[in-house]
Amino acid sequence: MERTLVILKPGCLQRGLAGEVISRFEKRGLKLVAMKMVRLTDEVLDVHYAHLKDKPFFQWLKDGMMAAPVILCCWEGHCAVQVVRDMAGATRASKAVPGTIRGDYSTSAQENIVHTSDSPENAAIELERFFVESDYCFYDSPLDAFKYAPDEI
Ligand code: IDP
Ligand code: MG
Repeated sequence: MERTLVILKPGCLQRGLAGEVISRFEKRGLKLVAMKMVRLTDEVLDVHYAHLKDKPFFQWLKDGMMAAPVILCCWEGHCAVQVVRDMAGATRASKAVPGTIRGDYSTSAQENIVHTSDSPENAAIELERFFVESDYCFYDSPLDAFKYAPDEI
């Protein structure tokens, strides 16, 4: 099954929204297989947001991501990357549809609550960036048969 990275950004933690956001992924049927709270560094953010390094907001973005701890989560499930991405909503939260995480909790382009991987390929790269093998917990999900068709497990 597919795995994806979610980062609950500093604003999510500071505003007391972490439980709410985690709960949404749980209720959708995604399985939490790794989780840790860390402070991100300038070095790792240079790599994580390398595609934005020439943007005028790059330093603000990095400062925002270092302003408080973040919670790193790995969620597993059928089509997890796209499902989680769609649940997050548009990057520019003022344009995000109500019902999405960003559309419900933010109007900011920068302080938009969550990071989500944008493709299975990038999910694999990003998970390797933040987690080591021993961070993962493997456990049975007895409800899988009630959540998925046989070819989706
Ligand atoms: P994504 O988080 O939806 O994948 P990206 O384009 O990868 O969007 O941008 C990464 C992060 O950079 C965004 O989540 C947001 O925090 C920030 N960002 C993107 N575009 C802007 C902008 O125009 N102004 C301010 N911050 C931005
Ligand atoms: Mg992105």
